[in-house]
Amino acid sequence: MPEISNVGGMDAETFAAFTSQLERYVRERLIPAEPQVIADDRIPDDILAEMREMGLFGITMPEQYGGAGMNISQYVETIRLLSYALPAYRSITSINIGMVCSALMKSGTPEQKAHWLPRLAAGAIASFALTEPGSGSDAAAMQTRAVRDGNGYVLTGTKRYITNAPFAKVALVMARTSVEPLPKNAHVSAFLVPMDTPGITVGKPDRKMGQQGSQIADIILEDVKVPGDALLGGEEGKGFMAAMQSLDNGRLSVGAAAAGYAKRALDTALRYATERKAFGEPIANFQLIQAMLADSQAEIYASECMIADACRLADEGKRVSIEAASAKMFASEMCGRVVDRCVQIHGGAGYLAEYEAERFFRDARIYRIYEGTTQILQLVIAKTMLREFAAQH
Ligand code: COS
Repeated sequence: MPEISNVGGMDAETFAAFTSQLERYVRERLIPAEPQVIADDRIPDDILAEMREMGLFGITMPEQYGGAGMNISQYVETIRLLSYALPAYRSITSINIGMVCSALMKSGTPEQKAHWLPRLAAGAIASFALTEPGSGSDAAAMQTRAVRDGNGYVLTGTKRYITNAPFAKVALVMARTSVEPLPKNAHVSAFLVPMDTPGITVGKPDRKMGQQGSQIADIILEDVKVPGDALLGGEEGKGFMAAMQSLDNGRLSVGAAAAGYAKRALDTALRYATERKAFGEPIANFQLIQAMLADSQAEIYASECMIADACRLADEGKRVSIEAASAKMFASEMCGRVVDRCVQIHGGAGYLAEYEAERFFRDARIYRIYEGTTQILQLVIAKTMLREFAAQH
């Protein structure tokens, strides 16, 4: 495992104590509860209460706001360890500690930070509302409107596939403050909207291929009146930048989720290979099985190193769009290969719902899609490369 930077974060000893507590909690509590979470398609309230108690919703919020003050390296490492268990456990916390905390810390006014960060740290669940029925990868083409109304705004539109929408207390909603598209996507602004504001309805949770226990749904906004101080940073036109900065952060988190889950799949495959016998001996003795195990191990290690390096740069205050996109792209594609090998090593059993390999395979598929598809990440990486090349020649 690469070393985790503690620059600007928790002291290394406290972090080490936290991670060993978390690893134990994952092993002894979260993994045994997985069948129940899958059956109910939600995390039971007692586990949510424990996760709040452990401070898992507030790890990135500064201590003055009731959080644990982790830096990006430590928060992303926490996500990696948590993601050894069912992805739903990461989903429920990650929007708070990744996307919304990052947007508030980078762009929020002092009053917005003072109001929202303690609530998020205490476990009020947040959503990040960017995607719409007609705009996913093409995020800036959103149709949701925010029209000035006295001192405030009226929001109208539909946000789609919004993680945690059925449980959320607050959503960071990106909306157009100008009908016409503006340079650098300055027609987009971001709003902190309490989910009990009149005019908001949440659709029925969508049925998905995997990731049971994590719920996504539409957020429908019909003439939703918000005060002027709901505008993130108090300034129009900064919403796209805030969303993209949060996505850099979120992409590190998805990369870590993919790396953590790949490790779970590999450990499961390793155990199965030593137990299952064919031709009179454990299949782990066969070199073609060993090749699949070894490739998986090497690729997981590579993704852990990429993620740790990108996090270290982010903690030094650098813009990490390329590194975050690269780490997320590599880790999610790698996780897809590892869960596929896990099924292959299980043979026929890998196709059965009775074994975990089948579920790993379904759960992992979304990592290559959300918070930037592999194809969008290729564009993000190439665009910056080409721009830097042009500037040098
Ligand atoms: N950090 C800071 N500022 C950023 C930024 C970042 N990571 N990304 C963009 N900006 C700001 C900059 O000001 C940028 O202008 P410069 O590049 O000249 O500095 C401006 O925003 C416009 O950015 P860009 O030119 O990249 O906008 P595009 O419309 O070309 O963006 C992509 C296109 C496809 C890259 C973007 O829409 C995207 O990432 N889409 C995927 C969205 C996504 O991940 N959705 C999943 C939702 S969460 S489940």
